[in-house]
Amino acid sequence: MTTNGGAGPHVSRVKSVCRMCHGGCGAVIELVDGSPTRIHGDPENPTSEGYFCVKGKASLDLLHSPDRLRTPLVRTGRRGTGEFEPVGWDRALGRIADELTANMARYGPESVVLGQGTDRNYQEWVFRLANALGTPNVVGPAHVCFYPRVMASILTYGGFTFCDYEGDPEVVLLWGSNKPNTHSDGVIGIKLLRAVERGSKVVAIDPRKTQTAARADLHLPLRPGTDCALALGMIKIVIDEGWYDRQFVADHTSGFDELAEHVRRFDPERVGEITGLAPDLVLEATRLYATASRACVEAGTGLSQNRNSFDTHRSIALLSAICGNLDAPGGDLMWDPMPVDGRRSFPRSDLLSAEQEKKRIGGDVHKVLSMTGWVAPGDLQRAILTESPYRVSSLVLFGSNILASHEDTGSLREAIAKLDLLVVCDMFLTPTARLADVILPVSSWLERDQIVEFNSYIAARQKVYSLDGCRSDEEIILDLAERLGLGHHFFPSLEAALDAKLAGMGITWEQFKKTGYIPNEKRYHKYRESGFRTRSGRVNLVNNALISMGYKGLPEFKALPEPTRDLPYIMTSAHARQFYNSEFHQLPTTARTQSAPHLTMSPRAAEREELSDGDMVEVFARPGGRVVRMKVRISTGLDTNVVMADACWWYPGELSVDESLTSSVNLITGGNPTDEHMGSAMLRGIPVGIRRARAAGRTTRVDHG
Ligand SMILES: Nc1nc2c(c(=O)[nH]1)N[C@H]1C(S)=C(S)[C@@H](COP(=O)(O)OP(=O)(O)OC[C@H]3O[C@@H](n4cnc5c(=O)[nH]c(N)nc54)[C@H](O)[C@@H]3O)O[C@H]1N2
Ligand SMILES: Nc1nc2c(c(=O)[nH]1)N[C@H]1C(S)=C(S)[C@@H](COP(=O)(O)OP(=O)(O)OC[C@H]3O[C@@H](n4cnc5c(=O)[nH]c(N)nc54)[C@H](O)[C@@H]3O)O[C@H]1N2
Ligand code: SF4
Ligand SMILES: [Mo]
Repeated sequence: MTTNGGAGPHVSRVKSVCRMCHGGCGAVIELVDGSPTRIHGDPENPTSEGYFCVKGKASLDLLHSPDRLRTPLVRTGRRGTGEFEPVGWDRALGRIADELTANMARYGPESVVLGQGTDRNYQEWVFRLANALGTPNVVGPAHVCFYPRVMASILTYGGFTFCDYEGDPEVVLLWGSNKPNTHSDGVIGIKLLRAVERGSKVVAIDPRKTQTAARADLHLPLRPGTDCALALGMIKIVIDEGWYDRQFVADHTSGFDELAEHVRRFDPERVGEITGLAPDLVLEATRLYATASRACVEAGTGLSQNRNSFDTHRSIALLSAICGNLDAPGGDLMWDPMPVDGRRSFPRSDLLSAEQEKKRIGGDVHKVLSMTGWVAPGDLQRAILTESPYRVSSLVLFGSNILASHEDTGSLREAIAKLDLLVVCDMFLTPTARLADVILPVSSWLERDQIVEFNSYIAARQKVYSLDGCRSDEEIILDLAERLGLGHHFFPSLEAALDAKLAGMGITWEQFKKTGYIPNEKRYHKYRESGFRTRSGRVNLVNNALISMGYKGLPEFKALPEPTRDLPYIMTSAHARQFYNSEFHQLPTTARTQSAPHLTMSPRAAEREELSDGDMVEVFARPGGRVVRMKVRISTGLDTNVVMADACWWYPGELSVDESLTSSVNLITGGNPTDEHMGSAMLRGIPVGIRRARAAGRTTRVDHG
C-alpha cells in the first residue's frame, strides 16, 4: 500500500503479523520515507479483526530502542565484567565456527548445546542446525511451557487440541490459563471473550481471581499445583453420575474400567482436602462442564510448572475425551497440519543418527520430554556441573535470557562458568548476554521475513525495515551452517528457504507476501473416518506406551512440598500483561507502569506480616538461602496462604549481573522434586517465607549464598 503525495514525504503501509507475543495479530505499519512511524491492528486480518494490545503498540519502541545491540561483541575481560570489543560479523561468526569445530572435534558434537526460549517462528531452524551438527541437545523452557500439554494430548489421542471458540462452546473450562492477557499458542484472547459475549459460560480454575475469573460463572480458587487431584476427582464425578459419553467411550477409547477403578480414591471430600476447594463447588463445576452439549478446555501454563505437570494435563485430556468433546463443534479440536515445511518437517530429524539421539542429556530420565527433542534446563545444569554423561563445551542461545527464565539461577551461574563457549543472540545486553563470549545482535520482528505457522492458518511476517548491524536468527544460522561445512543441509538464501517451506502449498514467498494469510480447513469428528492417530486408533485412557517406558499407565497425583513455620506461604506466578516473559523492561510504553516485580498477597497476609502496599520484601524458599526482592501488592483476589510472584524480571538499568537479577524469582526456584516425565521444575506451588527488605531501594545487594 502506498500513497504518493507528489513532492511531500512518501507514505506507505505494509501489513505484517505482530510478534510481541505468540498471539499473531494482524498489524499495519505506516512508513514515512521508508521509516516506520505508526503501527496499529489490521481490521482486515481474519484472526485478530483489528485487535492490538499494549505490547503490540510498543513495537516501534522496540525497533527504535536506544538500548538495542547494533554490532557483534566479543568478550575481552573476565566473564561477567562486561568488557567487550565490538567486531564485524565476519570475525564474530568466524570465531564461533572455529571454536565450535574445535570443541566438537575434542569432545564430540553432543558437547555443543543449542538453546532457544519460547517459540518465535524460527524454532525449526535451531533444531535443523542441531540435527545437522549431530547434537541431540537443544535446551529451552519446553518442560514448563507448551510441551507438558502437547505431549499429554499427543500420547493420549494422537494430536493437540484447541478450543473451538467459533463453534460456540456452552462452557469453557479456563484452567490455569489467562488467555485474555496471554494469547498463547496463536489463539488471541478475544476469541474467548467474543464467545463469552455470544453466551459461553466460563469456569475459571485459578488460585487468583483474574479479571476473567472475577467475571466467570464459576471460579475455583484452588491451592497451586493441586490441579491433577481436581481433574481426577472430576473424572470420578463424571463416571459416578453417568455424565460421560457412553457411545464415544465404547467405540473410541480403551481402558475405561481401569480408569473408573483408578479414580475411586478421588472422592469430592479428598479432593477438597488436597485442593482447598469446597466439594460442592467441584461438583457444580463438573456438572456445568460435563452436562454441556458443547464444552472445551483452555488449559494453560498455570498447570505446567510443578511436579505433576504432565499427569495434570493427561487427566484433563482424559476428562475431555470421556465427555465426548474431542474434535466436536465447540469442543477440543485437532487441526490437520497444513502442507508447509515447518515445525514438523523442517528440523530434518533424519539428519541426527540414532546413536547421537540416544545421547540426549536427560533423555534416559525425562523420557517424554526427550521425545520432543528438548533438554530440560535442570538436566543441562547438572550435566555441565558433573561432566556427566559427558562434558558440555558450548552453549549457543537463540533468544533466551536463561538467567531470568530458567530455574535455579545460582546453579545455572556455576554451570555457565564451566562452559568453554557461550554465544548469545539477542536484541539487548541481558544478564545472560553479559556472561557470553560472543554476542550477536538480532533483528526484531519488524525486521524479518518469516512464515507464521499456527493450527488454524499460516501468515506472512514481512520485513518493513532494516536496523543497521542486526541480523535475523535465520540469517545467522544460514551463515554459521555454511562456515561449519553444513551448507548443503540448508539453502543458498533466506528467500530460497521460504520458497522451499511453501512449496507444498504451491506458492512462492513473493506470492504469499501478497496474500498474507491462508486459513486451514476445519473438519470435525475426523476420528469417525480414520480413528485417532494412536497405535490402536483409540483414545488411550490407559497408556501402554507410557507403561513400556517405565511410567504409570494412568495419571497419578503426587504430593507437593508443604508449607512450614518458616515457609508459610505457597508461591505461584503468572505472566504479566504488559511484559513478555523477561522482555520489554527497557521500553518506555511498557515499563512505565511498573518499576519492580510485584509479590501479590491478600489483605490478611499483609496484615499478618505487617506490610503495606508498595513495601519492598525479600522472598526466600529456604531459610537463610537466596532471596528475591519484590514490591508488595495487596489484592483481595488471593487466599491468605497463597502469594503470587511476577515471573521473569531483571533490571536493564543495572550494570552488574547480580544487581540486574535481584528482581528475578528464579533466584529462589530449583531444588524441589520435578515432573518425572518432563523434568518440569517447581516454579509454581512452592513454600516460601517473606520478610521486610533490610534496606530501602530496589537493588540493594542481596545474599546469593
Ligand atoms: N519463575 C518462573 N519462570 C519462568 C516462567 C514462569 O512463569 N515463572 N515462565 C516460563 C516460560 S512459560 C517460558 S516460555 C520461559 C521464557 O523464557 P525465554 O523464552 O528464554 O524468555 P526471555 O527470558 O524473555 O528471553 C528471551 C530473550 O530473547 C530475546 N529476543 C526476543 N526476540 C528475539 C528474536 O527474535 N531472536 C533472538 N535471538 N532473541 C530474541 C529477548 O530480548 C530476550 O532477552 O520462562 C520460563 N520461566
Ligand atoms: N502478556 C503476556 N503474554 C504472554 C507471555 C507473557 O509473559 N506476557 N508469555 C507467553 C508464554 S511463554 C506463555 S507459556 C503463555 C502463558 O500464558 P498462560 O497459559 O495464560 O499462563 P500464565 O499467565 O503464566 O498463567 C495462567 C494462570 O495460571 C494461574 N496459576 C498459577 N498457578 C496455578 C496453579 O497451580 N493452578 C492453576 N489452575 N492456575 C494457576 C495464574 O494465576 C494465571 O492466571 O503466555 C504467553 N503470552
Ligand atoms: S496480543 Fe500479542 S500479537 Fe496481538 S497485538 Fe498484542 S502482543 Fe501483538
Ligand atoms: Mo512459555
